[in-house]
Amino acid sequence: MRFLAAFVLLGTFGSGPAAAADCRDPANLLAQQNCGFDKDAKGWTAVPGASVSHDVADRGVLKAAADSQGSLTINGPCVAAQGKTGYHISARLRVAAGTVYFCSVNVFQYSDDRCSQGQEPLGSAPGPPATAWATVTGSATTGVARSVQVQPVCSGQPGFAVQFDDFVFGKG
Ligand SMILES: [Ca+2]
Repeated sequence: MRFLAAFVLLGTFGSGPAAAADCRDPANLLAQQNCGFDKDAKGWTAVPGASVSHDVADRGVLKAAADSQGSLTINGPCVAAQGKTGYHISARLRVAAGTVYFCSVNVFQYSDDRCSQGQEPLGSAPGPPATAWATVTGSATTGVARSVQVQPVCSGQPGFAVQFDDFVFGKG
């Protein structure tokens, strides 16, 4: 275990300052799209019934509350993407309140450049969230895509809330 811990630390510092908890790498297509929620929740909205807000916890996170059915869907920013290209997706999340069964950071691809036409699922970073921060990851290769939208979703018992931070979507 000691070896493993050292390896994880090396990986963290080898990728730049605070890389494991910092989404500002220019290779992250969400780096300029409020990926880290430093000041507000701008660019990230909840579907009707659910809600999102800025939470000053941990130097800024996105807090999201479920609708009355125990569902949560968040629409993230639309960013340009290339067709037939491999991408990775990751985010950190934790349970802030209540019982959450499952979360998934889904990504949809679109045939136009405004995330409005030809929607198709691209990939997801799924995981059952816990009260401690954990990172979910996933990867996918685009088809005929010119733009993508990140759409985090969760399900659980009505009244739950989750926190998200450090969304990453980039090539490779
Ligand atoms: Ca943050």
